[in-house]
Amino acid sequence: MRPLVRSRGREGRLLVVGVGSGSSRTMELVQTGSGGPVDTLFVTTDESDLQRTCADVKFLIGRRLCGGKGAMGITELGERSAEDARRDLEPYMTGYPLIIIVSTLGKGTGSGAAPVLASIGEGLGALVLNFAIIPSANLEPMPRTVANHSRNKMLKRGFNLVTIDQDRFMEMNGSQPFAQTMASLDALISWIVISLGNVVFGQSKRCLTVSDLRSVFREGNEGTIFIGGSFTGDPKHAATEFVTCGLMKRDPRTGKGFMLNLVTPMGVKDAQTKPFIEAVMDEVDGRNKTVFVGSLEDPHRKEIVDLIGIITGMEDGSVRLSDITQKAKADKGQVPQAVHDRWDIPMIR
Ligand SMILES: Nc1nc2c(ncn2[C@@H]2O[C@H](COP(=O)(O)OP(=O)(O)OP(=O)(O)O)[C@@H](O)[C@H]2O)c(=O)[nH]1
Ligand SMILES: [Mg+2]
Repeated sequence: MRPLVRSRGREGRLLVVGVGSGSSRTMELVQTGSGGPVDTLFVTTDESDLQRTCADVKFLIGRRLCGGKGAMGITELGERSAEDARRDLEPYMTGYPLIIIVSTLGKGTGSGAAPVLASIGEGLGALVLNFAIIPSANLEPMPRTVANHSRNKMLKRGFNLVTIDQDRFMEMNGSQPFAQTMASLDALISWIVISLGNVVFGQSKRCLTVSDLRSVFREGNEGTIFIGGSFTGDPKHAATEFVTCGLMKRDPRTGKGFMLNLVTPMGVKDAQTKPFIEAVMDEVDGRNKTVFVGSLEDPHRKEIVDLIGIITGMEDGSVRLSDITQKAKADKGQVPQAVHDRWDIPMIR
């Protein structure tokens, strides 16, 4: 018997969908760390993923095709499995204005099923943002090629992508064992997703709307995440870090759409946050972009302001990252040594 699915009340909530084995930890971190206006749905072809993930709804697809053993790296199997389950998945995705799909591209399930889930979400009228993680070129050359193929196909179909390059994250995060790198990346992504849920649907100090996000992605259907942070009195440091810490090698100054979310301690005055916004706008050439700014107060933090951004429509090809780093050197005397130890996990409480 099919479970009773209620879609009422979803209009004020974010749905986070995890697709494939590699998204299971992010799912778990979102599920346990949120407590806010966020629902989770985990979709996989591999029965063994179900035990190690926690989500509001866990969905095994493609039992007939994959026998519960995963899509074995075959994208078509992942795709067919999701297509077969389309009707069954729909009720769980109905009624949400915003859906974030987190997938690790490169093998069968993530690469094959994520576009199907995106099309289901869009068909139901939601704004769908696809957080797509691209595997490392050095460590997984084949999956990376497959992942880039899926990513290009999704872009051609007009889906909104927030592309996350594992290699770029490794550069930012420093040399750590691979498993630790993935754990840190998953922690970072889950924190960003939860913050986005809170700034749009939660008790934010300055709210962002779904329509703001839509406008940002109208400027370009691929974007990436930028992050930076510093003590409340040092906005310049946060801005310099922000502009150099993008999760894809692109020059943020060439972007066209820009969503910025500030995460601050409680009670921080507008006079204190304004210099952060101004410093970032200066660094990323914000005057030439469609910009939306939101902010959240985090009761558990003291003194640190974090900046989370999504920049879309950046120019492909010539990566002028070295220019940016040069500029950072000139400004600060050195490239900022990331405050990123904080991202080593419990970013999520
Ligand atoms: N961020 C992150 N990435 C992971 C993790 N585990 C695997 N990956 C990456 O995800 C890519 C795809 O692997 P999986 O997610 O296991 O593949 P799948 O989507 O389940 O596909 P099939 O196993 O073929 O069904 C790999 O190439 C890894 O780079 C993880 O825990 N975190
Ligand atoms: Mg798998």
